[in-house]
Amino acid sequence: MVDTKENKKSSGNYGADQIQVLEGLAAVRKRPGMYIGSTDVTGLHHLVWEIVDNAIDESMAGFCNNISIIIHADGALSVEDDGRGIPVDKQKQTGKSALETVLTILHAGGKFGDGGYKVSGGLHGVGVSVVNALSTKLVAEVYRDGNVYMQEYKKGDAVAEVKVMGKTEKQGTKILFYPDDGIFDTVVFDFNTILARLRQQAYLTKAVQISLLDEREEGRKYSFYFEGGIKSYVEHLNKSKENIGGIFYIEKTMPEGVVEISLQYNNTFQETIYTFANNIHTVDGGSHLTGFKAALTRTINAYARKFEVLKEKDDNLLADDVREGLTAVLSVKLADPQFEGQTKAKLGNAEMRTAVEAVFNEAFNQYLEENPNDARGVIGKCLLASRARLAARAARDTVIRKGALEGMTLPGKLADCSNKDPANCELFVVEGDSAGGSAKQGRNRDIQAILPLKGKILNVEQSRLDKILANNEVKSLIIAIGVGIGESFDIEKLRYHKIVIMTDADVDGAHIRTLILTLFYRYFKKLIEDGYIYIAQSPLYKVAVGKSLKYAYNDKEKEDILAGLSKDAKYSIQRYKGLGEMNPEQLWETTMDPEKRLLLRVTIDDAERADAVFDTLMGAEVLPRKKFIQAYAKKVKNLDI
Ligand code: 28G
Repeated sequence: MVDTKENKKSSGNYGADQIQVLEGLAAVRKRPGMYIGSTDVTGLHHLVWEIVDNAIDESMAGFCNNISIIIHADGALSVEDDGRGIPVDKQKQTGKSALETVLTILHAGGKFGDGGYKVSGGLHGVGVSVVNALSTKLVAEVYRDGNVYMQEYKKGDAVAEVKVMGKTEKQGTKILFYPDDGIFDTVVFDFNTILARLRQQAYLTKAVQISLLDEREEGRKYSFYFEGGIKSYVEHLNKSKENIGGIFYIEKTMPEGVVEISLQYNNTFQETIYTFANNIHTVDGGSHLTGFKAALTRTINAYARKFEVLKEKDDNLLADDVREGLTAVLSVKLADPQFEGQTKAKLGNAEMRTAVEAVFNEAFNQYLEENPNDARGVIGKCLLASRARLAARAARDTVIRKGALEGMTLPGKLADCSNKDPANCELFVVEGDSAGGSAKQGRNRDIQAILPLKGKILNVEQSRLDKILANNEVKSLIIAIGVGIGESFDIEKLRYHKIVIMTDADVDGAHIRTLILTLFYRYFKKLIEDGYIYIAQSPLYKVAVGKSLKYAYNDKEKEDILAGLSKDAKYSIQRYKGLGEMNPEQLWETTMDPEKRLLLRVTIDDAERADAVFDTLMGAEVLPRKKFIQAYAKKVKNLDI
């Protein structure tokens, strides 16, 4: 076998770790949560991220152009890349190949001596050996030096030596694994979750083709390839908007790491900034974001002064003014990322602030100088924002003074609960009056309140705060929740610790859910962050066998119920088209009873996705919306938000 330089370099590191290492994988199976966060569906997907991240690393290192992910019908998932292939030659010290070492030895932090920038941080980067340990079976294939090598593992242990299986022209690595159903609550991979993540990774990794095939369902196949990297991301985010100027893009390698920034303004009032460090979404921002914001305000003010758009007597534009209508993606890569905060989603490295600030200052200033038309548009927009800010504050103050919210009585259609401790109380936001009626009759009056909402509540996308407050459906919802809005927001006044969105399992229901989630995401983010927002799961089918009733929440459950019936059992199936078709007891039993129901807690990721879908559905331009609806009309039913 070929002895590569890299292997000689790395082989010395493992001998000393051997014993500790053997304990290592047993520890992973004993306390999986310590390594992958949890053993629920989120933990399950961490296995996928771990493997995909390794392929992305190989691509960031410049060796891999294609990554293909397959969700197999038998429960396995496989990832294949066309990189160099994990080395398979035996290492003197360990007596094991690099392949077996990587797959069976727990590497602290998952990083070992390759240099370069790695997708690692938070829960990621624990190493593929963790995936191996938590799989009933894993098969690794390496295509290297014209050969196909293969090794199989069970629960982290190699079943046999690395074998040569045959010849190949291919190069790369393929990992196929079956997550252990004795460890995970569920071993069913979610197509939409994986797709969303892959799309994001594809944007962040220039010129790599990432494809996803779901063999469980015919025709579920997607492929992403973005020539322009994060520039394509900005283009995508602004697709359905009316844009101001072109797309700015800079990539620069600094001593501190690589800084990549793209942005474009649009004529909405929203600010959308996505930040990443080593491809990890830093939801809570951090040093790179701070540097970017500082430089943005500075360059725009400097340019406006220089060309006397801002006169001597004028105040500087504020940071808020220069971010209205801004869509930006900021991606940094650094050798030793420090992730801070409770969720480890904030970049800590102080040196990144100055690096980003310096890169962006220079490049954006140059862009403004070289593109005077864009510059004029952007600055015009910022001046407008500044004026609108003052006007809006006045308008909002008036609305609030008029008592739009405060001191207002609870809405008439709210059927409140009697318990007065918010920690015990739940608010069901229900689509339509008829389902609202069933929910009111079926509920536990002590702790469950019902608020029926009519149809499409409001297009919040293009409205300012004062206008949103004026909408009756939104007003009822906000008053019922109790926390106020905007500057008067006060989480202490929250009236229910569970706010449950309960909509029909159809296109309209998905749309209304998107609307409500978007409203929360844009104006009550803290409610989502603190975990107060839920989505009710109502059954899709009722199967009646004689006198016994069974409910199925998806097609698979229905099939399972039918498969469990004796051969000649007489049964009937009802497919619920809406919540309104259930009587009060059924609604209680299947969807509302705290003892039996299944609630999905909404995460910021979910809401972000809803927000993006919402943009496309509701955005300023009619054409892309039409296209989206035509293209997805059939799929919208499955919208997983
Ligand atoms: C298919 C699923 C996920 C990967 C590589 C390529 C190399 C590698 C991976 O090396 C061991 C330790 C430090 C060098 C590196 C191949 C250098 C030369 C690689 C993946 C050896 C790990 N040739 N591709 N690991 N290093 N793809 N895809 O996991 O010294 S992992």
